[in-house]
Order: sequence, then C-alpha cells, then structure tokens
Amino acid sequence: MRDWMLTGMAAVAGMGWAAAPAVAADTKPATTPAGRLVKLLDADGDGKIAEKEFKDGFAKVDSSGDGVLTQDELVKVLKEKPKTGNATGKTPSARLWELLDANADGAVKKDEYEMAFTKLDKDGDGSLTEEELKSAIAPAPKKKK
Ligand SMILES: [Ca+2]
Ligand SMILES: [Ca+2]
Ligand SMILES: [Ca+2]
Repeated sequence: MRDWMLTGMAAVAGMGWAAAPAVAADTKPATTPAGRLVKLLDADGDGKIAEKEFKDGFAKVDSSGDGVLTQDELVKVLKEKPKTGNATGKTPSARLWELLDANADGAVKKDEYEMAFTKLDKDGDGSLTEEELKSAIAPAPKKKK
C-alpha cells in the first residue's frame, strides 16, 4: 500500500508515468533478447515497437549518452551473458549489431539506427513485434515437428 502511495506521488511529481493503465499488467519478465528489446522500446505498452518508439529508443540504448551506439551498449540492453563459446551461432546482439552497423565501422549513429527499422519490419506494417525481432536476431530454431 505504501509503495502504491509512493508510486502515485512520483507520477504526480511528473516522472513521466502519464497513462499507465493497469498496475498488474507488467508481471511477466521478458526472457528472450527480443522480448527485452520490445519491453525496453515499447513505450505505450501495446506489445509492438512503432517506428517512433524505435527512433525515440535510441537514447535508451545509448547508455553512455554520446550519441553513438557501440556493440557493448547493445549487449547491455539485451542483458546477454558474456559469450559462452558456441562456435556456430551468433549471439542476438551480434546479429542485431550487423543489422544496425550498416557501414561496419563499429559505431552506430542515429541515422544508421533509424534505417535499421525498415530492415527489422519484415512485414512492412510500420511496427516491430517480438516475433519479427526474434526472426531477425535470434538464432533460427531447430526444426522439429
Ligand atoms: Ca508500442
Ligand atoms: Ca554510446
Ligand atoms: Ca511489422
């Protein structure tokens, strides 16, 4: 109860929690890198990353705040464990990095980052779902059926 009070006061004090709907909505932790990315960038909580949300998300990924993304910052955002020597598969952050760093100079500026949206939006509907991100950055699942 006390926590609720504090949260309410924080919201009133302008912490940017304007239109949070249900308090209990956010109970399931994201468990995949793609899920974590959606969670981070999906500002309105509809489960998809709209193009604007993606673009606004640049600052969230740029944890050093220098206006350039590095692969380390990406690893942090995806909360990946240090590489554990799987020789075949690339990590999701490495795959995402290849998509982002179009000119492969080891740094991603805002315009490069924004261009990646189109590459990630496979069905071209203007928003990224967890599935789309997964297919782009997660290792392809072994076929079994
Ligand atoms: Ca959204
Ligand atoms: Ca940075
Ligand atoms: Ca889409």
